[in-house]
Amino acid sequence: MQHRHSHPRTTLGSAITLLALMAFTWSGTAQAQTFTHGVADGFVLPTEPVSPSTGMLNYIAANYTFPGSRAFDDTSIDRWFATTFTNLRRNGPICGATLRMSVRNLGSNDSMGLLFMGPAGTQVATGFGDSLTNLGIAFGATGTINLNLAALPGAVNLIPTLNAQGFVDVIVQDDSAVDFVSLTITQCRVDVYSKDNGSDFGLTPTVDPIWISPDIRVCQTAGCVGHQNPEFGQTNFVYVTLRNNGPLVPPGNPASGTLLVYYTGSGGAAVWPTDWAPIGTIAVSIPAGATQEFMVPWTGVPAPGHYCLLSRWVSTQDPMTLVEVAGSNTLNNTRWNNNLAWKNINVVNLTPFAPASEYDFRLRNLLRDAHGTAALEVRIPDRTGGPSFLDRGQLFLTLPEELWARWQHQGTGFEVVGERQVRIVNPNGARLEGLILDPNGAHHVGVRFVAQVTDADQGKFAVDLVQHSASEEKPDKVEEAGGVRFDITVGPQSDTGAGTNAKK
Ligand SMILES: [Ca+2]
Ligand SMILES: [Ca+2]
Ligand SMILES: [Ca+2]
Repeated sequence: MQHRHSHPRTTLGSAITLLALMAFTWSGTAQAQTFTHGVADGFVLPTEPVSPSTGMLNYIAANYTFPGSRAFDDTSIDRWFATTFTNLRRNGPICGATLRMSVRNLGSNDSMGLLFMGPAGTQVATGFGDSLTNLGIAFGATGTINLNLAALPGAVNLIPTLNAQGFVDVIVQDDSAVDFVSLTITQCRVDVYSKDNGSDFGLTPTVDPIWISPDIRVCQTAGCVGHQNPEFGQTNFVYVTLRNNGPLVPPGNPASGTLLVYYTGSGGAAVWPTDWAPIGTIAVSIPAGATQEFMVPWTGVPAPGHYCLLSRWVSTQDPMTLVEVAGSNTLNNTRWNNNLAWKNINVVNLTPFAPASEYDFRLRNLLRDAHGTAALEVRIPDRTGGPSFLDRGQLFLTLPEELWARWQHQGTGFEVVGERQVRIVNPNGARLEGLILDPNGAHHVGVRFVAQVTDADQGKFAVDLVQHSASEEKPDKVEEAGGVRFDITVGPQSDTGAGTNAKK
């Protein structure tokens, strides 16, 4: 049996070559690293060993008559072949991958697959499979299959899954022989990100809260300072900051891609892509290392009201590191992708002429087929000893009929003041527990801020409303699922800067 790295000088030589390659490629040319299992020797014996994962061995044992994998160059019948390429993200995110495999097709119905097998022998993500014949190797023939994992037959792109999983299994069934398999991984050349919150510098997962991105803001007039509520009946302007200096790739290359911006109703959790409506899309180029703000006009604010915004940077140079599957939880996607940012901030101005302001908060069940139990939290963020808004004014929450009828008034920090209505009484926050959400349901809670305002009495406050509930990703765990920050100014008139008129 032959081992590629049996000789110390060979190993050292490979390491030096690799270092030279890395140093060269970060300067801007395409970089790639090739991993080869088996030896390209035209099926010459002795055989070479395969490296199947425990998961692949468990999978074969559970699904085929004969457990284990054949070795490279083994031309006997009735054995599956499996080998696993691991630790593929060792040099950072993956932007390209190609596979070369030399096979001898010795079974009329034989096929190959690229799988993502968990340790127990069940698939953790969708892979790819096709017959050897379809891939150009006729029954009885020997040949080399070349596959681009970004553009497999059937328009399958496995690059996001490679990034998410960091490994791939190669399988061939069940009478065919394999000479060698080579996997060439091309690293990404740029990492662009937007901040989820002030402590986000591009690494994932980011910490709560995820939904107050400082890198998204809205202007009613182009070029405004700060963040304003969108105004119905006119064009608004969404500004998104993209940072071409993320931590996944050494900065040094210009980036190009697409910036996409979406809105949904004001509230807590949101389901991708169902809840999100497009605002606009622009093509973007960002110089190496640059941080730049880009503007997307919002021409169709659908109705007066308040909205949450989502920005997505989409680029083949810098793919998503978590696949955004249909029905997934926006908070989870945003936490694990530095290409995504989420902004739920409402500006509230309470004045002598408008001492009350009302909002809608959507409690969204992230479970498609089951009731969910949610908590609605009133949180006082960033409090450094100053008064809470709840020392200064009042906050009322009004539940919709269907939630009120099923609610047992569990929780802390509130009192029931009327049919379907509670008032928050604890200045440090409150929590309504045991809210039963319909399967796939969206329930609209009324939010009302009230303050007595005199000319002499001004102040700035923040109040967060946060939904806690289970998700399809974690159906047995109640955790933060989304929220809205209310930036409240109590004063005789609209504040300058981030302020906007309280027209509600
Ligand atoms: Ca071989
Ligand atoms: Ca990125
Ligand atoms: Ca993010």
